[in-house]
Amino acid sequence: MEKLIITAAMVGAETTREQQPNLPITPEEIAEAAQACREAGASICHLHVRWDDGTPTQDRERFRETIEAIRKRCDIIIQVSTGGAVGMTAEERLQPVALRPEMATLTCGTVNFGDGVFLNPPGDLERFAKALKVNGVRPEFEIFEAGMIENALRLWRKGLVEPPFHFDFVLGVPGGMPATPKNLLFLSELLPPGSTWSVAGVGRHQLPMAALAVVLGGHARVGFEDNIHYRKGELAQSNAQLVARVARIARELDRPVATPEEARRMLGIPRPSGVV
Ligand code: KMH
Ligand code: ZN
Repeated sequence: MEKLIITAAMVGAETTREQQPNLPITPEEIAEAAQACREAGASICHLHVRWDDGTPTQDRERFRETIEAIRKRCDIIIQVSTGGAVGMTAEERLQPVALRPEMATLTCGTVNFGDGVFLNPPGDLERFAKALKVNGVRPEFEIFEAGMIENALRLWRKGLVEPPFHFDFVLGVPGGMPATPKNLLFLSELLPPGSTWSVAGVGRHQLPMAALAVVLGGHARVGFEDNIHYRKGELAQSNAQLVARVARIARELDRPVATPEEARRMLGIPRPSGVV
């Protein structure tokens, strides 16, 4: 088995300070959290940014400021979100891609998302894939249900994305595919050979899904974007605390944790992040 890649999804667009008082919001807070997650074993940070009042934004300059702050502190792979928040336009969501980060997400279809709809029609998928390609940004396909894998492969057939592919199964979103071991196995078996995958279990599913990924040879995403608790009834102290637990479980199971440099090699990322 390859070493374990742990992705820290530290901010998201939905979690609030009221729900999780230790949510990082400003560029400096996010950079500090990224460094702590890196030290705890994360090799990728999945990045959303906020205005100082906590409002989610895809503003390019806010991303630039945050990425520069992270870069001053550590070598973690920066994966910008192109999902943003429900209701944002494709144009808004695509802004950080022009900064030419190492990775960006590419959600592969529309899904109900709590009370809203996370809209990703076919034309937008192609537009996002082209924007990533032009800027030399490696996609991570976000998969909320099984049909989305086929949508990703359609982009491949159209020459808009190139292998090796990395998928992230986001399981347990109200409206998406439930976070069950059967679903995780089923999804992982649909991928083309040579692909890598991670899983982001939402809420109480974060820990069991991460543990399953460790034993199945997948990779794990944890953090306040998807889950604010350490255990039932107990808020997590920090994103790094959640990362550290997965790293500990992996070491106990004899699965070493990848450094960012090792993760870059595994994911076919040719160069360190360049913010232009
Ligand atoms: N905030 C969600 C609506 C991504 O980052 O690419 C979308 C999301 C996915 O978080
Ligand atoms: Zn996200």
